[in-house]
Amino acid sequence: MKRFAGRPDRNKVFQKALFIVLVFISALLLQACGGESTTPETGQETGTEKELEPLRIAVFIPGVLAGSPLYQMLADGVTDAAEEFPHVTVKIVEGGFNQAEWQDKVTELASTGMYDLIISSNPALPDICNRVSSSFPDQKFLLFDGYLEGNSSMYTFRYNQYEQAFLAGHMAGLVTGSSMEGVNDEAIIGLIAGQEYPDMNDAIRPGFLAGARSVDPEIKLDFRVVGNWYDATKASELSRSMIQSGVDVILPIAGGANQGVIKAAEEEGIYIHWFDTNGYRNSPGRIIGSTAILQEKAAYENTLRAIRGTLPYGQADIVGVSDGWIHFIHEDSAFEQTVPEQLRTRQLELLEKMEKGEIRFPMPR
Ligand code: RBF
Repeated sequence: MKRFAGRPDRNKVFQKALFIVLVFISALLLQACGGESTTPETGQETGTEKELEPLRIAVFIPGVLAGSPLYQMLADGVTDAAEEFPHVTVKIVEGGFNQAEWQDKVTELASTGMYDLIISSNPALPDICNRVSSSFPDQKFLLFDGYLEGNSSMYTFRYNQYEQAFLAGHMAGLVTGSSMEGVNDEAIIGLIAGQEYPDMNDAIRPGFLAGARSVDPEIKLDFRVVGNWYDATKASELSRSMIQSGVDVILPIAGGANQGVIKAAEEEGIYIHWFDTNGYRNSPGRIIGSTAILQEKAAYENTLRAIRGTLPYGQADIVGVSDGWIHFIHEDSAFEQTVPEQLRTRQLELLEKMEKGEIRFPMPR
């Protein structure tokens, strides 16, 4: 049979098609097997997405978020760090004000085995988590505002609150000895605490008084306790009683109850020193200073370390003014408007010396 010139043989056409299909399938297979190369150290994909093992974090709030800036900063810092990684999830759990329940609640979180890491912030938490850790040794903990060394499942990051309170006390001492409107002749300053606890009695209270006495050794401290971290009415009553006995500057460290101190100070025309965050906007004209703890940054950076596997479990760090974790906020126009320049200058001189490490205080343990 004569073949038409230029007309390909049917067999050859079939062979050619088969060849093309095979080449196509091999290319697909190659891409599926080798196309997704992942750098093992970093987990970064160079080809298509690779799923990393999920990492689940629980943030335990020992109290409630509202009214306690240290807790809000904790939650914000952890959440911000986790949002940078698609495989990391965060659950925030409020433990409430009944401290007797905290250990059971942390135990419950650990016992589910659902969380690779439990994060919290409170001086009481290291001991509580240490007890939980003996039953659940694989459970990891990252704890701020507390101190415990030597548990290989736990890292703690504590702030030198003696230094923080010293700065506050110095400012309060300057104001109580000044001729600012509403300031009396008595050399008495006040501190209202939510409750008594070792950091309060050994660091904050003595640091506050020592700071004030570095201005005037005659200054006395009126110290009162609300008995919880929420009763604003009680805090207000305590404030009025203190004002009656000659107090004109109060440092409130009572969580949600601080609102009661603000109310009394506004009505009686006295002053407040704020702790932990920038409080100048809480009562314009009444707040003579704010010592800030950089807890949001600490929570963010240490959560990143935990996610990357570089958190030094077993270690306990204490940070203060000279390493930048505690600051007296003077860069706020409200500070300038409320406090006379002469007092601001003296406060800044102290701050500068503490920042340079020329004046430093150990955190009592
Ligand atoms: N500070 C708060 O602002 N809100 C709270 O609910 C709160 N609860 C605390 C509970 C306990 C058992 C302890 C020891 C401290 C608590 N603090 C609270 C104080 C907090 O840890 C820190 O000392 C202050 O915020 C001063 O930085």
